[in-house]
Amino acid sequence: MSVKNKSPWITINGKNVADSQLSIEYLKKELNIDANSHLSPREKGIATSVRIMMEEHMYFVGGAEAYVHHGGKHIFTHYPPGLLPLPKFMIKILLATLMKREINKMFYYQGIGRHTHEEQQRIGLKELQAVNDVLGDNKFLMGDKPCDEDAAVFGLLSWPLCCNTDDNFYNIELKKFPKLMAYFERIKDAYWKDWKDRRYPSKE
Ligand SMILES: N[C@@H](CCC(=O)N[C@@H](CS)C(=O)NCC(=O)O)C(=O)O
Repeated sequence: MSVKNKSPWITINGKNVADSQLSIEYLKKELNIDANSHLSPREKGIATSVRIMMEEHMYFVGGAEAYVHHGGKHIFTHYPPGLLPLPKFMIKILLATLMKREINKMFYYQGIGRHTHEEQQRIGLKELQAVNDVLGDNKFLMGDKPCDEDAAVFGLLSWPLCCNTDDNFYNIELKKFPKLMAYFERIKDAYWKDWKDRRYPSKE
């Protein structure tokens, strides 16, 4: 875990940078690259808004679905054994007791936990619809060329699609958005050549 007790982080030339967005910004500055230089201020604003909706809202809606409504069962099917430094039976006990209490508390204070399950799903679906509509017929979020925010949106789509069980609401619903699915596959094929080797469980 990073110094912020979160994942991900990067270590570059001995320096640790926590948080995906702060890492991107650090790399851009250090390497003097800008994948967003082709965007207008308005496009940058839209891309940032979509990213923050996904990172700071969809993240919690999806998290509530997986951890509250599915009891965190994806941990046992989609996380490599050994990722969590405890035996399976202990994780199961924790998920049903201490962790459950902490998880519920987190969602309650964040706000999403105060809605009914049906309301949460309605909110989540609207967010997927919004990304889908911003994408439209574009290859990438803001047009033919990828921008920073495509990396974040890809990450946030990969979680329900590849790290959750097949009966997860967002895993099922995302597959009803053909443009979003094609976008996900496009980024995967272009930037994650070793996807199959790195994925757990290893499948397409
Ligand atoms: N917006 C942050 C999100 C980081 C985040 O929430 N990571 C999760 C894993 S996906 C985590 O480390 N959770 C552990 C915790 O909250 O204690 C980023 O993109 O870096």
